[in-house]
Amino acid sequence: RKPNLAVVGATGAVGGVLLGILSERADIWGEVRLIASPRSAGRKLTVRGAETEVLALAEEVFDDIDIALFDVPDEVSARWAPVAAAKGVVVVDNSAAFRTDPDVPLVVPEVNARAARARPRGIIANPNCTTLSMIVALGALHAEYGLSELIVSSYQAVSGAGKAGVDVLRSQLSAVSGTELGTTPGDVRRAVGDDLGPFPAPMALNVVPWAGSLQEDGWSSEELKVRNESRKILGLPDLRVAATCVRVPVITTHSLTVHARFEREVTVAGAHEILAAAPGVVLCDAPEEGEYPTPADVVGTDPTWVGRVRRSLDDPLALELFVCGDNLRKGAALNAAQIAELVAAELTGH
Ligand code: 11C
Repeated sequence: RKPNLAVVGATGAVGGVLLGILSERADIWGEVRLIASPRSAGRKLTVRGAETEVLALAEEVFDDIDIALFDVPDEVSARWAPVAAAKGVVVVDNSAAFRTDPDVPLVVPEVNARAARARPRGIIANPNCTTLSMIVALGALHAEYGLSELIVSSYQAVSGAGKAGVDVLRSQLSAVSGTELGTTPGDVRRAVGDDLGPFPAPMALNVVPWAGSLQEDGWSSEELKVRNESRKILGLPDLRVAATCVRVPVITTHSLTVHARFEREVTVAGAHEILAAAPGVVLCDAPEEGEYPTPADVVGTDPTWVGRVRRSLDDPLALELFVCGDNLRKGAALNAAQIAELVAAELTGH
């Protein structure tokens, strides 16, 4: 029989994209059951062309389910993923609750698909969208050259902070549109008012060097996630990683500049060849013709887009890259759906 799938957190920003992805990809599922908080229960959402009622999260909604995709806050996953797993459901969890648990694999199918098979807790973790927006390209380069160090800066879209992030940017953009704002200290801040949504500073006409929560020694949680998750996915526990995470006024699609240092000498031609052949990667690198990826062109697409590939002028072992990926698709919903498909193939012996 076809496996049954549950989507927990069906009404959120990632949930909405996931329902679209399930409707577009090969339909390998028996039932697709939609689950959310009691507040959203009873709503009807369309998946695979059928109106489907959203059920309230409870133990019994996992009856007869084979695989559950969770996209809910960390504390909700921490409580409910083990409940589903105890009923024999394989959970694919998009929160940070289990990503660093040594008994939970952290999976990107193009990079470490085999890791999904060893899941002693019945849970597989889906990485953070910033890590996911670069790791497919880096995994391909690592396989050839052996990665030794990463220095990255992110340019993160507001939808990484959910619907509230998108709403606040849109309303701030209307407040500044058609004005002369952005010319004196604090003028944008005064115009957008006190409601900054999930951000610590105005997002319109601005760049904010912060994502996530404050951790030790001035690092943000997002920067530590990029470090810990890259190490785990690539199987390089001692990889040197320095990340600076920055929020920019883009609705959807995270970008990163990457300085990647390898064990072996690199060439641009060699890197182009690897990236052009890598599954899930599109090489878009012809600056003489103005061709490089930008979020405005990448949004809504599945691959990781790579451009501006250069060999470091001072280091023959290092490459500089610019990478873009849709943070709601490959950065969240698509990668989770791909993991679920891997598990479904395993469960049905295909
Ligand atoms: C952001 N990457 O852009 C974050 C959101 O650990 O899955 C995702 C947080 C996470 O704000």
